[in-house]
Amino acid sequence: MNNEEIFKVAARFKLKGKLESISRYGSGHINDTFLAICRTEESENRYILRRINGYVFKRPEIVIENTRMVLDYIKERLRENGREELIERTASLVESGDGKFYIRDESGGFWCAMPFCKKIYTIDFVETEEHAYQAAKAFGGFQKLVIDADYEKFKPSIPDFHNTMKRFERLVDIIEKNPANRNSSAKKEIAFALRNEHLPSKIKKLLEDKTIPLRLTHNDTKINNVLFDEDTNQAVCVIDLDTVMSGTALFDFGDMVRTSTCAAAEDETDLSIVFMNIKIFEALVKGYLEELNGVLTNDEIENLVYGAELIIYEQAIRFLTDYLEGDVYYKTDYQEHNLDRTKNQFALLKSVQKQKTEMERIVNKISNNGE
Ligand code: GN1
Ligand code: MG
Repeated sequence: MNNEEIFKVAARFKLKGKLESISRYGSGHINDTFLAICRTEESENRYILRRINGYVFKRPEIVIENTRMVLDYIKERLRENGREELIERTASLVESGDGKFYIRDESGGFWCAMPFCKKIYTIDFVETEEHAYQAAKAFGGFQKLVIDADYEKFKPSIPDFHNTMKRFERLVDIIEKNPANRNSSAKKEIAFALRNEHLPSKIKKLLEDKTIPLRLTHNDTKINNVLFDEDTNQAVCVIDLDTVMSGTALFDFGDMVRTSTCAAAEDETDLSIVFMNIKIFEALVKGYLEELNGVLTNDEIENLVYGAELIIYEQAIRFLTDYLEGDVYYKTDYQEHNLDRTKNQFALLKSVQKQKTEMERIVNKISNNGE
């Protein structure tokens, strides 16, 4: 899609001012994101424009509806809690006319727009414990705000998104079919994935016997989904609400650990630098439990570290499945990209498994002291 066509799309939203420029933004693997800058005589107004991936989100209108519902819900709670000052910093969707918050372009592409404040930034890697603490407070704060929300009102924007057992079964099926003829280049990874079936089995059981409750959760708590304030370096809010739907606290905590505690990128091939940093982990637990101690159940807290193992494993088998299928889901830059990501995530998983006892000790200590 060329710039002129994107300009046409942007013009159909109720943006303030004259549209001056549009450029690509961010590092997501799924949707296309653009920064649009508009100007009036008094102000410059920035917006994030997103084209939602129609392969991944079969019903993109559900993404918009869920985003709208959760934002309304959050604003209502903030008002009730006397935190009006935070409302204006909470994301919102821009109208496109007819009371709608999305548009379809000429080729069927599905778009939405959100205002974007100037003085914020995102990070792809955590460098300081303070960043980790802040990010975890933001995701923990989000969870606390929606703790009583009725998750059943939210349709799944991707059915079985964190159903790790289903993802495992799908991997087994793809291995059997070998559609891209790639099994032989991923022998070790396939063997490791199959050896760890106990990870998806455990969550299946925890959910079936209701040890772990379903809640409304974010489900994509990557570190780059937190907005930080340029002046104070404090976390302002969390973004990318595409997968807000029913889930468990284990998934959200787990994905935070996956994306915050490792200083290397998801596709780093030098595996000697792919490991879980325990200091960063401790900062995450502090921030998260500062918001959620006494809110989450003991069973949830006791299983947080397992949540990290589970989500890293799940991410690895998602990459592996996509590799074996011939790269149909994630954007890739080269043929082995998804395989490299798989190796990377398995290395991270092994690092977590090695440090599990210490991680559990930290969760225990912080949840008991309420520090
Ligand atoms: C995708 O939105 P984005 O590109 O940051 C994916 C997440 C994965 C992540 C891996 C809808 O996130 O679930 O964890 O890539 N989102 C979807 O980096 O599949
Ligand atoms: Mg996303």
